[in-house]
Amino acid sequence: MRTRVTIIGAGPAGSLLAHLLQGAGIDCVLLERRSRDYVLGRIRAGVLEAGTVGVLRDADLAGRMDRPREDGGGDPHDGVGLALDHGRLRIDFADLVDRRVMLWGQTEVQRDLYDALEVDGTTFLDRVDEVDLHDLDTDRPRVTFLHDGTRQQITSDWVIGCDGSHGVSSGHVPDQRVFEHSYPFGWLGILSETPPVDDELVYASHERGFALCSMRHAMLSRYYVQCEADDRVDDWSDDRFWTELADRLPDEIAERLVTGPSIEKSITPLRSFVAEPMRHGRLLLAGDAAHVVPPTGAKGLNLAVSDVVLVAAALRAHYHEGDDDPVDAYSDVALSRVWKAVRFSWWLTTLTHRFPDRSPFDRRIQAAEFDHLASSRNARATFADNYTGLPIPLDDLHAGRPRVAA
Ligand code: RFL
Ligand code: PHB
Repeated sequence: MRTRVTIIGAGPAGSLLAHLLQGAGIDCVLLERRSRDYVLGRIRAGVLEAGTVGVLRDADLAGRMDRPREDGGGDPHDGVGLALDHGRLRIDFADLVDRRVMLWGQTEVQRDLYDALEVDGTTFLDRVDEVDLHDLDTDRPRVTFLHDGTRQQITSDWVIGCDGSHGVSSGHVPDQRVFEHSYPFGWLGILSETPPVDDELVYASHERGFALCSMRHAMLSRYYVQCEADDRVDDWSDDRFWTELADRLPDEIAERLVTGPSIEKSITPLRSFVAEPMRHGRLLLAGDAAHVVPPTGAKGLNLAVSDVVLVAAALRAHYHEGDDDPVDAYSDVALSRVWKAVRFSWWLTTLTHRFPDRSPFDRRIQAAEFDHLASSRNARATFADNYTGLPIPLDDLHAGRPRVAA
């Protein structure tokens, strides 16, 4: 097979990139290890930044999301709540930065993307195995893989590694520098067909640990509690989960909690990870293949989107204008945005979680941060600026460099 761009991994990063490239008249082939149904069944992120919403609209992917909420559409949120023990505050995004976020699950984004790929007529091979990358230092890189029991090869101009944190692409960047930070806890998440406890998300920091109230729609709630890093799902009965959640929420919220059977329950370890650079020769990395953040800032999916918007713009410049400066700038420009999301996710995790080796000093620092947010409009505006999403630095890409050297 021969194409211009081979994309490895058809999660949100890979499938959005394929759609953007097809829209720009750049042929690509998409390879995915899992089955389509498996990818569509994964329950993951729920919050879309303002910029991500704009990208989906511009790419004609927002039809279902923009339906009224009562008809199953996304739910625009003007703010979020924070709680520390029994104190509460609200960050009013609309007032502070005139932006909002959209509650629209990654599962829905993925479904719209797979439908669009079908309409685009993209060559999309799922259930591929033994994917390997070759000749990345040349301008004819190759990807080999097994599909339906047959060994195949694609030659292309570019290979884009969108294969997530357990993929193979990242390992093909020699002299890679890895920056890693792990947290001594995980998140236990459940989905339940119950009305959400509040109209907005609530991030709660409590002596017993962190809790988050989120939602998908009027009769589908998503809740998380901080758990031990080595806990197993079987350790957590539904009863234990609801009791723990209620204990960590301010009383006036806990009183409104409607409980019910969980329809999904999973544990996610928390870590921060960045692999630099995001390019080697004709290989570019995007999304979780290059960086992972703890879910606290709701940034993982949004970073995948901003990376591939940059990749698509760089490849458009390469093919349509014969300009390679944007491709050369890609890694530094993408990393300049990635690190700000890594910082915000780390900061919000540190502010809201219970650390096992935490001293009374650390708890006072958390209280002081919280108090600063409660009393300073500037502090809340900084929160809102980061949470609703920093701009996607397309201008920097075209200028050929990040605003601040990475
Ligand atoms: P993905 O979604 O992991 O997609 C990568 C795809 O590549 C495939 N793949 C391969 N394909 C071919 N050959 C190989 N050798 C391959 N190896 C892997 C995989 O099957 C997969 O389909 O990465 P992408 O596209 O970069 O998108 C990133 C987002 O999915 C991710 O950042 C977020 O979902 C992170 N995340 C969350 N983010 C949030 O903002 N809020 C959340 O609540 C939240 N919860 C989560 C999460 C990630 C989780 N993971 C990765 C286990 C919960 C979980 C459980
Ligand atoms: C979710 O709804 O799954 C969700 C929301 C906000 C987060 C993480 C996950 O920070």
